[in-house]
Amino acid sequence: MKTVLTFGTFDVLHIGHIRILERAAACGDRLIVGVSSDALNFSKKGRNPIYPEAERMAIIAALRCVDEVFLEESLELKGEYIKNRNADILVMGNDWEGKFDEFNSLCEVQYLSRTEGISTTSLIDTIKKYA
Ligand code: C2G
Repeated sequence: MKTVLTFGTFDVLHIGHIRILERAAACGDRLIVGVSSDALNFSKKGRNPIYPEAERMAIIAALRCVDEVFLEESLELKGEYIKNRNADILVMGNDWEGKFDEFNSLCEVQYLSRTEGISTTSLIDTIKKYA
């Protein structure tokens, strides 16, 4: 039984999110997703996500390829999350390439390519134009 762990904000869910979650799930038998908290996003980006954390967690938990979700409260806790969840593989998008290699001592670390041409930021810009 191989457990895969991945992280993300997953705000305004789009096809890039679905593709990486499906590919992450295909790396093992069970997919656990750490959904970044609103506070963590605020500290990184200076704004809250469009969808609050409880809704982002509920949306990700409802996906067929996802087995479990939890709230990622700090970027510094990745090692703890990997150990607590007994993860065999950490999967991240290649926008994080190389950034999590230190966890190679705890589990396998894989970076998967992002989907080109779509992002939450560009979707928000498009929606604003229609508003
Ligand atoms: N993603 C993708 N293609 C896109 C957009 C996003 O494959 N066009 C992937 C990202 O690479 C990431 C996941 O979808 O693996 C979630 O993306 P974000 O919500 O932008 O997550 P982020 O804010 O980068 O995560 O510990 C990391 C934090 O949780 C932050």
